[in-house]
Amino acid sequence: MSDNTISLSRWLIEQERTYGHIPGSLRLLIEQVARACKRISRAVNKGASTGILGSAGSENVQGEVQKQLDVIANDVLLEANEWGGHLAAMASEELERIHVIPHRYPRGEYLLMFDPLDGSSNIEVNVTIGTIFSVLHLADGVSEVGPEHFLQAGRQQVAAGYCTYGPQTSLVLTLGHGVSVFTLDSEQGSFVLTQSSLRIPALTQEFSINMSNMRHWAAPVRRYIDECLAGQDGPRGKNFNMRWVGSMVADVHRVLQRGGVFLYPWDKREPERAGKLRLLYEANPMAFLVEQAGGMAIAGTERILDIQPETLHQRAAVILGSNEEVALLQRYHREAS
Ligand code: P6P
Repeated sequence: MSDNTISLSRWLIEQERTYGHIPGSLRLLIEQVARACKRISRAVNKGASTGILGSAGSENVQGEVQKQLDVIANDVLLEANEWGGHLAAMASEELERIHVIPHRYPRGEYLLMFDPLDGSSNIEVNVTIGTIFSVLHLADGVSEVGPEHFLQAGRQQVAAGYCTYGPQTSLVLTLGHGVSVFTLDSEQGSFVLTQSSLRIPALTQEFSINMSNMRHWAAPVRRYIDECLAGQDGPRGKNFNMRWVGSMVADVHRVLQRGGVFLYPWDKREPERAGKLRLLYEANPMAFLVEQAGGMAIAGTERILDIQPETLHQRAAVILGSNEEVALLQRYHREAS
């Protein structure tokens, strides 16, 4: 590491000491999550060479087949975060119930939620996957933590981020004061600051959606995508490109880096379900990051971060990215309703 690089640890200490942006316990939390992500990255990178690809032979609470790496990533995050004294409890996509910090460890003031390995259906084909996490403050005076304490609107988050396991292992983080990107220097084994104050371009010509679901979409989404497909001869007067990795971390990272609009909207395949993605540990952390980078994140007519959660694993429609595009989609949804 050259002497002009700033490690994650040094950056966090500066956020605590210089700017007062975070207390020491939150700094410790972020450091522990980052340490866990480094371990997950090593496991993912080894992949088939250690025989840990493929199914774990079990299903998660979502009814999805668990990959061995899903289970490994989940265990790594639980173990890394339960002894530090910064957390009261954790919630994971891979666990039906919350994981309360055992009485043998001190309990802290934060709640941590995570999707330990998002996009894991892409593991066998070597496509970028990642860990998504969100941090809430436990309400004062709570002695027995329950799932109800996690049911806070996304605007209450104190920190959020994700780690990509792809060509680079990058940690993208917000503490509520902008978005910073740290890249793993694998020789040093440290995350180093590579981008500060990330901003999403307000304008874009790139949309990201699973087109195979087109016949199931609601009218506002169909209208927006049809106009993008009409190109420069259509109402938008410009041509659009389409990208869909099928791994939320990869698609959202691209949107954060070069603009675009990512959509996983409600569709009529399961009309009683708000969307495919989970509110607490996918939609909310990504919405927090996108807003902190100057973008927008909606479920249709409403802001994702204003949604009041009712259950731990509830789902949400997700439309996020460059302001001009998301604002247009919100207008189409409001006109339709
Ligand atoms: P589809 C991965 O399984 C995931 O939860 C997100 O990472 C991704 O954006 C989405 O599902 C992909 O869903 O229906 O296109 O396979």
